[in-house]
Amino acid sequence: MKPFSFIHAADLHIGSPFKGISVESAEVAEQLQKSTFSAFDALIKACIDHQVNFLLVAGDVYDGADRSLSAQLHFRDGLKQLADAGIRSFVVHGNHDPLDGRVSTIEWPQEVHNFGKAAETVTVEVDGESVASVSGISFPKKNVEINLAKKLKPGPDHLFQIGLLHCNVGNDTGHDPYAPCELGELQSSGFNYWALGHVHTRTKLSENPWVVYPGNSQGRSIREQGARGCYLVRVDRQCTAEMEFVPLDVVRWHQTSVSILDIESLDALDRRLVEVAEALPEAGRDVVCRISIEGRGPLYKELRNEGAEAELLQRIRQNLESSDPLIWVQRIELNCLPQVDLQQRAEQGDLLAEVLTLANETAESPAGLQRIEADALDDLWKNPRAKKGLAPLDDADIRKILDQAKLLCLDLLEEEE
Ligand SMILES: [Mn+2]
Repeated sequence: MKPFSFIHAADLHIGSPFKGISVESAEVAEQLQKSTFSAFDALIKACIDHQVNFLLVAGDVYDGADRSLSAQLHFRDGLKQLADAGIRSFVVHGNHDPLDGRVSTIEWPQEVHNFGKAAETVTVEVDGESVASVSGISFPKKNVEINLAKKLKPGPDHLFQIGLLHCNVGNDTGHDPYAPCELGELQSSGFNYWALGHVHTRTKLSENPWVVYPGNSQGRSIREQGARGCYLVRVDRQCTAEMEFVPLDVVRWHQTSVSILDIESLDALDRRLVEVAEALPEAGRDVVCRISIEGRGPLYKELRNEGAEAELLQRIRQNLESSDPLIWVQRIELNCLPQVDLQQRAEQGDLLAEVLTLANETAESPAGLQRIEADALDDLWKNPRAKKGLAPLDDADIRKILDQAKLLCLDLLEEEE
């Protein structure tokens, strides 16, 4: 069999609105709104640069069922570019862009195969020789509860058999359980390569046969940090596949931290924050980040002042205003502690020590935690309006509240001395 190569991408989410960020900075909002389009352009460029034989897109091409026309045209134009370069494309749709959503009547090049709601198998040729088969099926609607993998049958044995599908493998992916299936059944189904979409973090679930999620092409929130892209797959004469990750994202999300240990002034903290942020961009990519301020140090007290967090954020945004690539600090989180060791302080035998001891005991006993939920939060739970908007608290949440209360008592009681 002739060697060949393809790129496997998924979850492009072209046209993601990035709601919530636009309020704060029009420039950042614009960068983000362009990012899913730019990442797709990078995908097309990668296909052409690596001279692959075909492209696989495993669903969630668009972000919403109401796919914007501009997103659809942009996608079509990219695939047209591939068609002009002799590269075929195979596309299935997932829960974000099911077939019953808005589908505009636009013309597709012959080299593009859009799989419908019935399973199909297409043979791929390289220089007149059949090398691979692609079997695929699209989501007819958003909430697909049935197992779509079962509907796909591999092509002829002598070809490299690919299953193209948007689905949720196993139960603990942290994603919606659409088109559920089990890893075992995919492994025993006779396919050489399952080109999957849905899970946004790239994962190779299995190697022989391959069961692969390439992840999304562009991170869209702080939950989707680090490099995002696609897999370049080269298949040799023996039908052995080799994988290479190709990053495509243009804006990268990061979570990082700064310790206040040994930082004596707010100026020095400002400088440290800028240094840390400026170290984030990788290969010229724009950055959106959150910075957590941690550790024990003399600045703790000043940082506890009301509004300190917002002021810090404002200053670092100003300091990074002209950075190129763009660095946008989305949030600063204060997780630092006072210089006093609370455990030792609880042994000093005064009122504060008593309060701290009581808080520690409460945090350690199930009955104590229940008491906080029942007594202290009772009014809140009884308020019908508040109740609607509140999620129930677990033990970790209550301990966090207790920790905050301890720090507040420390501030107030130490000051009085
Ligand atoms: Mn998705």
